[in-house]
Amino acid sequence: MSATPAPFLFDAAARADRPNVQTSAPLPTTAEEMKERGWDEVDVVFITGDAYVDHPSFAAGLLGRVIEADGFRVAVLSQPDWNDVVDFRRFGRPRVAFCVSAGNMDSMLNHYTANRKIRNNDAYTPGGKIGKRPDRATLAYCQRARQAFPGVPILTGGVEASLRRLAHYDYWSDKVRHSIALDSKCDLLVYGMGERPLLEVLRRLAAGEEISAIRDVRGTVYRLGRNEDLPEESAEIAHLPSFEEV
Ligand code: B12
Repeated sequence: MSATPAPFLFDAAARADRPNVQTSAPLPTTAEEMKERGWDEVDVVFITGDAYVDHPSFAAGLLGRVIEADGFRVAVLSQPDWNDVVDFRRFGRPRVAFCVSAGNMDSMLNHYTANRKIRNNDAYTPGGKIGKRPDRATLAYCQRARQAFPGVPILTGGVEASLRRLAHYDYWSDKVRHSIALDSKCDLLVYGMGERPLLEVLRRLAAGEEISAIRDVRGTVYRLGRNEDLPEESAEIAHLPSFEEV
């Protein structure tokens, strides 16, 4: 009889040195709530442009719970004030990473109609209030997170990052823009569904791997380092047109 492969999610062996911290309480959103759990620090701060709703329609709720079930201590920083670093330091220096999402929608689409008029409501903010996240939220959040704690790996994901991962036409500025991985200076961008790649990256970081060495996770995008070459084209690797060509 062949052995059953260990399930990828909720794999106790993969988190041998991380006790399970899962509870039914919402993930902490303030330093007080973090302390109530008896934590002095967290492993992951999940930053989102949406309200924190502990429901699978929201990435912070969904991915936060997946990460939590794997033994990571995770806090949610929902709709922080991006004009300052104060909110980004709320939980102290995260031990493993910052995870950044603009929210369920591209922040420009969230703010403006196709006629470039400011929308009068935001379906992902309490009371439908508009203006609780910046334009191009992924860029603003990454910049502040970096400023708050230089050296902490920053992972991005969600619709805004996923759809802007390559050089692309930007309707709002009527220009071709660089990949958001370049403009945000994030360490790794995860596109599409995040559960598997995110967990793999976090586990490897927690095991001591450098973020700059994590180059082989499917569904991720990174900037080439100064001394890195473009991988050779192969059956699995295709070279896309450069920014200049786009
Ligand atoms: C439900 C829904 C609504 C509901 C929201 C109600 C609610 N409270 O949930 C309602 C009907 C209100 C709505 C409204 C609108 N919506 Co809507 N909506 C959706 C829908 C169908 C599901 C959203 C959802 O539940 N997603 C689940 C979450 C978990 O998915 P996710 O954020 O993508 O997260 C995954 C990955 O992206 C990734 N990930 C996410 N964050 C991160 C972070 C990190 C670090 C990592 C590693 C990974 C990661 O992992 C997650 C899990 O796999 C989506 C389509 C879709 N399938 O996503 C459209 C969608 C978000 N809506 C869209 C649009 C355009 C709108 C409207 C503007 C429509 C309109 N013209 O009015 C309005 C918004 C108006 C406003 N003022 O805000 C677009 C946005 C397009 C874009 N480029 O941003 C989408 C994508 C549909 C589409 N394909 O066009 N919507």
